[in-house]
Parts: sequence; structure tokens; C-alpha cells
Amino acid sequence: MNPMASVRGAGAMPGQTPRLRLVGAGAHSHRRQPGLDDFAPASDDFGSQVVRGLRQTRKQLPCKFFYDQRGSQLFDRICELDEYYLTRAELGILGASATEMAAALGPDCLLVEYGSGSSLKTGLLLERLQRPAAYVPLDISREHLLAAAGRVAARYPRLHVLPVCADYTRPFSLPACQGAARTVVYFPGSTVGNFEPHEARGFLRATAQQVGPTGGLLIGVDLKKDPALLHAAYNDAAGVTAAFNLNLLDRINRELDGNFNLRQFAHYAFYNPRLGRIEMHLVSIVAQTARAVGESFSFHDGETVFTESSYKYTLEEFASLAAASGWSVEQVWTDDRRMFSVQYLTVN
Ligand code: AVI
Repeated sequence: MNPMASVRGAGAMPGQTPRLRLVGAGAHSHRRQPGLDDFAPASDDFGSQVVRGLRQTRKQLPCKFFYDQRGSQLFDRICELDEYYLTRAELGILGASATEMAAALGPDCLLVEYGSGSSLKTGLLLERLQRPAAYVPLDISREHLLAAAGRVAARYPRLHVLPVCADYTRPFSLPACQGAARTVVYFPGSTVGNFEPHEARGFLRATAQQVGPTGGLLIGVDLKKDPALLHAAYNDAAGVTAAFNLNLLDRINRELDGNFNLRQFAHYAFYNPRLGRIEMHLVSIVAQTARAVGESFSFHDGETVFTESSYKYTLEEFASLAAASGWSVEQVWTDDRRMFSVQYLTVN
């Protein structure tokens, strides 16, 4: 999975010869085979964002940079951890309620999956949709997107699969699809929790614009719960989340000529109940200086680099966030323990 639509380097499926066509913003096409509409920025400017983040008084790095090839593999392992309940809970909800979800979305819908990655969760839904007009997997990683689109097209030969390579937090246009009754964005995984609340509002508003007045949003939202369970989910015993967090420094070393000593930084994640979020940091455990992109950055003993927020919502909090961003919550599905929710929103 590629939740933050960042760059990952998974290779194309063996034997697959994807057709690649670059189109500029505003132009788009409707293809009946897996081709590609490509709006991916030429570069995500990793170097300048690292320099900007590490120059701040409170150092921080954007969490979207977690997902290089190694980071994406580590994230896939996180999703399988006993402590990381999110993926299992969401899959359980989909397994139990995909038929109801498909009914809520209605017939002839154009389903657009943001951050589709390997499109793993989508099959459950696609199989139950009534006459889907098309499926649009949307991801920033071209190779991974094309491989996944090819797999979906092979599995569902009657389905139009129209992959779009884009960062869903930046402008792009969807392929035209005649006969679609409505456009529904599918945004699983509670990636919305990785946005700051003002960013989540901006994202929800932009998504409402994207789908238009008849559109919908099917979204996974992690719920507030016992902080001990949250703490365990982000501090797994096997240390996979720690490796995922530290990989960001390793990526800086690999890609930006850095010399961060990974043994001198520690993973630190905790639930901040006042802000309702998990915070992930990398703590410098000694006073040190590291170099990257030709610049040096000093850290005092105990200084942290803030790497990720993962907001947790109550159903009421998320409903008011949605209402403030042009959406109404139509239906909510949760697991028995109310750990996680999948919600169907329509445009106000
Ligand atoms: C992608 N996102 C929803 C994950 C989360 O739980 O916030 C990313 C993650 N960070 C640490 N573990 C998983």
C-alpha cells in the first residue's frame, strides 16, 4: 500500500508492458484498457523539504517521505502486525459490509481509489458494485500503479480500469467516463488521520469539488480508543514501526548524500490525548551534527524530529469535520469493538 501517495519503487509485473502516456494538467482521456493519465510531479523535492524541515526550531519531516521502496515494504509489514489493529479491523468491516457499502454507492458509479497502491482492499468492494462505470486507481508510483491496474483488469475483464498517476493532494483531473451516475472516491486506511485538521478540511473540500454535487466519499477513519492500544499499535514489540520511522534518515543518507548515524536516533511514538493524535518522532540520543544535501544540522541531546501525526476521531468529531468541509455522513460501519470505521459521505 502507498497511503500517502508518495514515491515508491516497486517494479512492474514481469511480462507486463504498460502503455504510458504523459498528459498535462487539465488534459485527460478515457481509456478502455489500462493506459495511464499521468499528473505526477517531476520531483517531490525531497532535498529542499528535508532542508526546510531540519532548519526549523522544532525540526520536522513530512510523513509522505516514509514511502520509498523500503518504507513501503516496512509499512506492508506494519499492516500485518498483531498490535496494528487498523488494517485487520478495516478489512473485517469491508468483509462484513461490502454489500451494504456497494448499495450505498449505487449502480453505475465511477470508483476512484486514492493512494491505491496494490489495490488490495478494493476487490471486496468492486465485486459487489452494481455495473461499476469504471475503476480509477490513483497513485503517485507509476510502476506500482500500472502493475496493480493490470492485475485488476486481468481479474475483472469486463471492468474499465483507468489508472491515473497523481498526488491526490495536488491538482489533477479525472478521466471522463460517459454513463457514470456518480463519482465516488474511496480513501481507505485512515490516511486522513495523517493530515493536520486544517489539511484534512482542505483535502475534504478539494475532494468534494473533484466528485461534484452528486458524488460520494467512502473513507476509512480510525477511532479514539484506549491509549494503551494506540500506544502498542505504534510501538510494536518487533520494532517494525521503529525501523519504518528510522528509514526516513536512512533514505536521506541514500538519496541526499547524508551521514545520519541511525544508532544515535531513537523511534519515539506516543498518544497525545489533548490533540487526539499519535505523534511519531525521531529522538537524537546524543548531541550531534549530521550532514545532508551539503548542509549540516545540529541536534542537542534529546532533541526530536517530528515525523508523523496520526489523528484519531470520535464519530461525532469526524462528522463535524466532514460538515465543515462540504460533506454529510450518510452511513457508518464499525467493527464490534468500535476500533475503526468506514464511512460513506455525500456532498452537501
Ligand atoms: C498510513 N497511516 C494511516 C499509518 C497510520 O497509522 O497513521 C501510517 C503509520 N505510521 C506508523 N504506523 C503506521
